[in-house]
Amino acid sequence: MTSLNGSPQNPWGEFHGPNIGYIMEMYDLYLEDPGSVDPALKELFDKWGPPFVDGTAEERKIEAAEGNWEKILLASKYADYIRSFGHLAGNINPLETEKKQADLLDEGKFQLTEADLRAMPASVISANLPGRFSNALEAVRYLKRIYSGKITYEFDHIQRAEEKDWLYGMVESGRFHPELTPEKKKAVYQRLTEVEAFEQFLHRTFVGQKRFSIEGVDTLIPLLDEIISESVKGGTKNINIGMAHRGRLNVLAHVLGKPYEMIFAEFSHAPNKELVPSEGSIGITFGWTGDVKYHLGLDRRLMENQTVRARITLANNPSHLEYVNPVVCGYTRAAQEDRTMPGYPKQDVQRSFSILIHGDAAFPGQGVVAETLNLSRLRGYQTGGTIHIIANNMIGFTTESEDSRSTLYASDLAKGFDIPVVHVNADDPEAVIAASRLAVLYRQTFKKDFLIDLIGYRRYGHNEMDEPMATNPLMYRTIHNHPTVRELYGKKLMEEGILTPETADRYYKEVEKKLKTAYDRVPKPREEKIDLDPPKCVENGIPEVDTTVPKEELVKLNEELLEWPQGFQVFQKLERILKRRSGALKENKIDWAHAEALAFATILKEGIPIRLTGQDSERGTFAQRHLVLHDVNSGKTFSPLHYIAGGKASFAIHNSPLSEVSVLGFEYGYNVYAPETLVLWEAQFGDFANSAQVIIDQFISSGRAKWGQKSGLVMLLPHGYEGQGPEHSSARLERYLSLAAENNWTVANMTKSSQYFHILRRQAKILLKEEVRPLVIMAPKSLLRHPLAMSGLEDLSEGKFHPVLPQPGLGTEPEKVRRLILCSGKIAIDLAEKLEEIEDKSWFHILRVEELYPFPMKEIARFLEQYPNVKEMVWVQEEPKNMGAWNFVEPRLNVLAKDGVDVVYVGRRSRSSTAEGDPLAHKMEQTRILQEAFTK
Ligand SMILES: Cc1ncc(C[n+]2csc(CCOP(=O)(O)OP(=O)(O)O)c2C)c(N)n1
Repeated sequence: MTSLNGSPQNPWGEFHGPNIGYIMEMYDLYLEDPGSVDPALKELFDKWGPPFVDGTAEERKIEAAEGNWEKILLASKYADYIRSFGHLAGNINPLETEKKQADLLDEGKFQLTEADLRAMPASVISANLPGRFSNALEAVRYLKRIYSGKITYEFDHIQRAEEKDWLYGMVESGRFHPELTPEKKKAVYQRLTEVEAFEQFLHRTFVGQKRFSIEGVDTLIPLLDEIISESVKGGTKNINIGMAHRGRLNVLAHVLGKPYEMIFAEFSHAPNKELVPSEGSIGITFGWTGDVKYHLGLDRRLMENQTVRARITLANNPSHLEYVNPVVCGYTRAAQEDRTMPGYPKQDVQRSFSILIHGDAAFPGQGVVAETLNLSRLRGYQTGGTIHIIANNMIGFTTESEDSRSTLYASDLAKGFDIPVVHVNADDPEAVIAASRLAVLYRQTFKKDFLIDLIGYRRYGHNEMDEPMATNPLMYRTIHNHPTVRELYGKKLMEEGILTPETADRYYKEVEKKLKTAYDRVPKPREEKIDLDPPKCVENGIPEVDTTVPKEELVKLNEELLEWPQGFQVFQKLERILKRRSGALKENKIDWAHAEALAFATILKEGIPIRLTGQDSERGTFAQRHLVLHDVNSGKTFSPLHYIAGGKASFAIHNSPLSEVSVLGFEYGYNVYAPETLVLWEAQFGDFANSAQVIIDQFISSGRAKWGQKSGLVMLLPHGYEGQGPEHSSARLERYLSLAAENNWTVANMTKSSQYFHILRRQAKILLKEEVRPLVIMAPKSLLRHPLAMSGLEDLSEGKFHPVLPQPGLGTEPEKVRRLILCSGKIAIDLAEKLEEIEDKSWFHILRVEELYPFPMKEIARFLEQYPNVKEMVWVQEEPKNMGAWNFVEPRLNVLAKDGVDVVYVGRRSRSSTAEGDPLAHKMEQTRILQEAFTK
C-alpha cells in the first residue's frame, strides 16, 4: 500500500466529496490492474496514491485503517445505502409504535463492525459533516438518525448531480431543520389548538353534517403557514392553492382567513353575502346556483402598512378529485407573466407559485395528476416549481392503501418526474415545519416541483356520518386510542418546560370563546325566496360590439404577417403557400387560417394579449396555421405576430403535450386569472376533447353558476364528417348543446372565414365585460381551404358575426318557397355544392345556423316571416340523429313552426358510433342525406 501523502502540493487537496467511495473503488482496481482505470485517474494514483481525507487526525485514522481499503469502501457504500434506503426504516407513520424495518440499516449488512467504523474517519461517511464527528461510527449513527427519523427522503432518482448533492448536503448539514425558538414552538402549539378546537366546535355544533375534518393531518396548517411565510419573505407576491375537501374548512378559516361566522352561516344555510367583510381583504364571488361549502375558494390579501404584500388564492374546486391541479397551475403561470409587450410574455417564476394538496388515494389514482406533473417542465406550462403536499391519511373513503395503489408510497409517481420527495410524520410539527422549509428553499434554488408526503391518519370516517369501524376496524381501533397532535406536542413542550398545563388550557378556552362569539353573530336564515336566477348581465346575452377593421389596416397587417428577417429561410414550399396570402384579400380568397391570423393581428394591435395552445397548434393539425416559422438552416423560429407595427400585447403560442385534460384545465385557469387575455385551446380533433370532459363539465360550463367564476376561454374543436372514421369526425356537438343553459357559453359552427374573424374579435372585445362567457367553436377541417368558405376583404372590414346566414342566390321568389332547410357547419357547404346540380331552386331556401347556442330564435323567426308559404322546416345534419344538433334544435324549431308547418329531420339514423369506418359507406350516407334534403 502506498503511504498517504499529505504534502501541500498534493492535487487531491482536501478531497472528501461524496464520491470518495467511488475513488477508492477505482484505486482498488488500479492496484489490481493500473490500466483498468481512466488514464487521468491512473496518472494521479501513479504520482500521489489515493486521496487523503484530512490532515492530522483524519490522516491518522486512515493510516490506522491502512491496508483495509476494502473496509473503507464498504463504509462509504454503507453511508450511501443509508441515504438511499433510510426512508424504508423511517418513523413516518404516526400509527406505528415500532419501526417496521428497524434492522434494515445495521452495519452488519456490510460486514462492518462498530469497531471497524470507530477506527475510520468521519469523512469516509460524509463530506457534509466537517469536524462534527470524531469517527465514522458517530457519523453513521447521525446519518441513521436523520435519514430514518420522522422525516425521510427520497432523492436517489434526481437526475442532476448538482441537485442531488445540494439535497443530501442540506439534509446532512441540517440547515433547514434548526431548533425552533421557544416562542415559535408556542406559536405552533397555539395554531394546533385553533385547528383542533375549530373542528371540535363544528363537530359539536353541526352534528351529523359533513365537514371532512382535517383531524389526523392537523399539521397541514402549520405546514402551509410556514411555506407561505417563508416564500413571502423571499419576495413571492402570489400563492395559488388547489385542494380537495379534506381539511378545506380549516384551510379556509386559518390560512385564507375566512371569518368563522361565514363558515358557520354556510352550515346553517346558503352562503350569506352580507357577511363578506367590506374592507376588501377577502375576495369571494358567488354563483347563482352555488356550491357546497367545502368546494368554495377564496382570495386573501396579506396586508402590510396598507399595501398588499401578497395574494393567496384558494381555487374553487369541484368534487372531482385532482382536476383542479392544472387549473391552479394555469393561475400561477398567468400571475407570473407580463403580457403588456409584444412577443412571448415575460415570465418571472419567483413572483408566484402553486401549492397543490393531494389525497393519498387520489394522487396515484387520478390520471390528471400525471398529466399535470408532465406540464411542470414544459416551456409553455412550467411555473418554476409547484409544491405538492399529499395530505396522506392512509385511506381513501373505505379503501386502504394496498387496494389503492401498486406502489409503496402514495407519492411514487412524482419520482418519474425528477421531483424530490420527503415523507414526514404528521404527528411531529417540528419535522413538518422543517420539510416545508426544505421545499421552499429547493424551489427557490432549482425552480422545480417538490413533494411533501404528510403522513397522518383520519380521525373519523370519510365524512363525519361514516362509521369506519365497520370497514376498517383494526386501523380505527388504533386511531381511537391515539392522542391528537396538539396533545402530543403539548406534552413535549411541557417536558421541555416551554408550556404549562394551565397555559395550554387557557389557549384552548380562548379559541373556544372566539368560536362561540362568532357563532352567536351568525344571522338567522332569511325566510324570503332564495334567488337562483342568473344576474341580468348574463340573461341579457352578449352586447353589440364593433368588430370591423378598416381595409387599409387589414392590407397593411397582411403584408406584415408575410415578413420575416433577412436571411431567415422558410421552407420553400411553405413560403410559396404563405405568399399566396398577399393577393388573397383582393381575390376574395381569405381562407380560415388566414382570417385567424388577421384577427389575431388586429386583436394584438388593440392591446389584448393572446395565448393559443393545443397539440401541434403552432403549425396547425391540418398544416393550415403556420404562426411559428422555422428557419430551415438554423432551426430558429420566428412568429410574425410578435413584430406587427403597433402591436401592444403579447402573443403566446405553444405546442402542447399530448394531453387534453391538464392542458384544457391549465388554459381555463390561465384565462380565469388573466381575464383580459384571449386564451384559446385547440383539440387535435374535436373527438379528443372528451378526454377533458371533467374540465368541460365541472369548470367551463358551470363554473359561473356555481362560483361566479367568469371565463372567456375559446375552445377550437375540429368537427365534420369527411369519411375519416369514427374518431376524426365528431367533436360531439350534442354534448356542448346539452350543457347549454343560462347563457353559460356560446356554441358556434360556422361556414365562412369572415364569421370566424368576427367571432374571434367579438370574443376578444367582451373579455372584460360582465357578459363574457366561453366560446365553443366546432372548427372546420375540409372547410379550412374550401373556396365556398373563403371571404373577401370587405367581409372582414365591414359586417359582423351573423348568427344565421342565408344561402346566397335562393329565395328570389319568396311566395314559392315551401321548404326551409336549416343546417349548421360543413353540411351547409355540401348542400351549397349540391345546389349546382339542382334545376328548380325556387321551392326551397337554406338557412345556416352559425350560432347554435344561444339559439337565434329571433333571427330565424324574422327570416321565416319573409317566406309565408313555408310548409316544412327540414333540419339537415350529417351526425347521427341521436347526436349533432337535432335533439337540441327540434323543440326550438317546433316553437318557431306556425300551424301547419312540419319540422322534419334529414340525416343519419341513430347510431351508437359517431361515424362509419368505411369511406365508401360514408360517401353513400352523405349522398343520401343531400339527396333527401332536396327531394320534394
Ligand atoms: C374523480 C373522483 N372519483 C371519486 C370521488 C369520490 N370520492 C370522494 S373522496 C374519495 C376518497 C379520496 O381519498 P383520498 O384521495 O385519500 O383523500 P381523503 O378523502 O382520504 O383525504 C372518493 C373516492 C371523487 N370525489 N372524485
